[in-house]
Amino acid sequence: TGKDQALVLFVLGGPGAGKGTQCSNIVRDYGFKHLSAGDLLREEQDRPGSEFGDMIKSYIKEGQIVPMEVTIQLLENAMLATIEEKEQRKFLIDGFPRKMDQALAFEEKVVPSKFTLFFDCPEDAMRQRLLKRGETSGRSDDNEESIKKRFKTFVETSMPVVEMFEKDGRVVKIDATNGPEEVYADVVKQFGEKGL
Ligand code: UP5
Ligand code: MG
Repeated sequence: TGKDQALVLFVLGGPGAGKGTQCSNIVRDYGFKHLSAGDLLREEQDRPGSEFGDMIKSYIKEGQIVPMEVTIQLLENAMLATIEEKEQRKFLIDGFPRKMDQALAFEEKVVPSKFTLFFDCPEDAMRQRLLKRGETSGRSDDNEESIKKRFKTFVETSMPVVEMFEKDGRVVKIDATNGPEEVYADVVKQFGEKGL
């Protein structure tokens, strides 16, 4: 199927750092397929007959990481479907891997990433963005209590993954504090330097 020829970028950053927002810009200008692990999990949660629905629901509300087998399978299925239907092989994997075991398993069993685009943003800014979005998003985890848990998981469980990739020189770090246009200008600049 040519899965091993896929170009994969991981897109990481804290909850509300702007991963999804920037992925939309990149899709528009660079022809990547955007796969958000969180979106795929929310779809699976709502799929009638899913055996994982209740489990996913409680993990998301608690800001915990769903067992990797589920997420990796959803991502791999979506990648294979995209390759088959559109012959498209450039993927932005958004919000994944956020735990060490996922990172190792995905790169070993699916495909290694080219690099990780890491959006760096202070917690205060992220909290404000999420609370504002929570007024209309309907997301079960856009509330004060879940946000606190998501931040804790990010710092304790997800940052070590970013640090591991950083050690092998595979992280492109973007300051995500400013407005979306400024942040994106930096993405474009860094993509240029990577030859994309
Ligand atoms: N906004 C965006 N950029 C802005 C900017 N520069 N200035 C001002 N405002 C900005 O943006 C969030 C909000 O901020 C929006 O309203 C936007 O307009 C505004 P968004 O682009 O959505 O940020 P993003 O980083 O994508 O935030 P998101 O809430 O999606 O981050 P999370 O990482 O928390 O959510 P995700 O969906 O990835 O994961 C949810 C849960 O799923 C996890 O907590 C976990 O329980 C589960 N999960 C797993 O278990 N395993 C996985 O592998 C992945 C997820
Ligand atoms: Mg998102």
